Amino acid sequence: QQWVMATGNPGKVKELANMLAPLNVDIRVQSEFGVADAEETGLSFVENAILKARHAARITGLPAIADDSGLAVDALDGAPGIYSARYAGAGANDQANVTKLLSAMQDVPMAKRSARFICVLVWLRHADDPTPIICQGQWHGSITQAPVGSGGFGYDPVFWVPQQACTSAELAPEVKNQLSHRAQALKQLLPQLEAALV
Ligand code: ITT
Repeated sequence: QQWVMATGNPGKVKELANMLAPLNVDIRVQSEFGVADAEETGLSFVENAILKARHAARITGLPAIADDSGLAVDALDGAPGIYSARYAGAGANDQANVTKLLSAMQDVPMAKRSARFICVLVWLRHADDPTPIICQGQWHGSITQAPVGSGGFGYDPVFWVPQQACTSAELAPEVKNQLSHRAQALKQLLPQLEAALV
């Protein structure tokens, strides 16, 4: 069995590869097949995850798994949301996005800085699969005043995890992979993938 992982984000590749290892499937990243990033024209995490999985499945002919995720900040009415990767503009890097977020939150007091990470995972058997498997996970926390920690990726240095009293960039990878929005989605997805494999 070979599957394609429909992402161009190395942070996701690392976390997903770790979490999918128990399946014993040969999961290859889309770049190995020369698949470029799909255009994310959807209006929801679900639509964008399907677009990405379908694009990679179409080109490779393999079952595909995709992750569409982002950060929803209550004080910003859910922004950056599905636009998290492009918050500071098309092709923006993690640091630019974090800087923009902190400046948008400059005047927001501690008590009003709640936020959540959202992750939608989609698996489809082939590009025209009419019954893709779709799972969603959320992770509640809040936005710090400044970046702390060097682990993870993206918005991790500014995402405060109350149960652990640190940012998600300070968590050991195996702890983040137990708690995160991606982990929550994956916990639902894994048994369904196991069933799809037989
Ligand atoms: P692909 O579409 O190629 O998978 P992407 O980075 O463009 O990669 P998204 O469109 O799903 O992915 O955007 C996700 C955004 O949310 C991006 O800015 C990430 O840095 C951020 N993000 C998602 N999961 C995260 C996590 O676990 N920790 C920190 N930031 C995360």
